Amino acid sequence: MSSLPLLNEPYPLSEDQIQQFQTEGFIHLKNLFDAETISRYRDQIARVTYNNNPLAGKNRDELGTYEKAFIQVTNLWTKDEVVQEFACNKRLAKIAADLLGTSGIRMWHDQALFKEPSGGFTPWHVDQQYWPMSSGLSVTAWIPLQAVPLEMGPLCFGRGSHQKKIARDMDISDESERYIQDQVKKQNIDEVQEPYDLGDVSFHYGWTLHRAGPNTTDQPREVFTVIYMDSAMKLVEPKNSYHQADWEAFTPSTQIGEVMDDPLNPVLWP
Ligand SMILES: O=C(O)CCC(=O)C(=O)O
Repeated sequence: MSSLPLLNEPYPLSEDQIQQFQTEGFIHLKNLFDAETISRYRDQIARVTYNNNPLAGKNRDELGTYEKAFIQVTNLWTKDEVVQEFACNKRLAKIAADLLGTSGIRMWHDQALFKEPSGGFTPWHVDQQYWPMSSGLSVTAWIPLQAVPLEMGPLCFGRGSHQKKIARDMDISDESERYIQDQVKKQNIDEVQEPYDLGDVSFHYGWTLHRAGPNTTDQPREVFTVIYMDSAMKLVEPKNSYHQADWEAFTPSTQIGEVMDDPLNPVLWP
């Protein structure tokens, strides 16, 4: 199957949009992919996700808040060539470079986040506390594989929260939900939650506070994400067990102090 041209064509960003992302910590871009492109990859992403579902066979009632939030499968791009074509596309990687203001972009990892019908909320958290990175130049592209109305649990961002240093050592949990929600109110941080049309994609920094509501519909909320980092990102000494685990999982051959140039971290742009 040959890839669709749109996947690798640039999506021009204005200076205002780049400024907005850097000030607010996230941006929601419209019409980034057309329906044909999404439908071409959606079934394959779903197949790989369900085939690798870590929750298969588990009793939902025994799951914690985080596990109830979604089925999570990482590095699908290493498991399937068709998914790899989508995950490594140049359109998204160039946007990541433009938003971060870097000359090059690498893969950190991808993941599927499927919130099943009646799947629970995703607690407030920041992503980068899990990653042993030398700078804040990381960004996640959140790519819904269908429209996400409010009742399906779209992402909600804390505007400007990447600059506030809130809960940077707090696991995603009921406690992070309570603590961050309280800080969001006390510090007058705007909560921005919008529905996504098919083809919309949002980007958020690794240090931006975000959460998602529950999926109260009878359809799964199927989302694919790609997490990018500056191509010059170095591995720092692990500060917690998550850093150690992510070092082993996502950049195993890199030594502390080196640029993360493992085969799992290909340069995707330029
Ligand atoms: O999809 C969700 O509910 C949460 C996603 C998320 O936390 C992320 O992509 O960083």
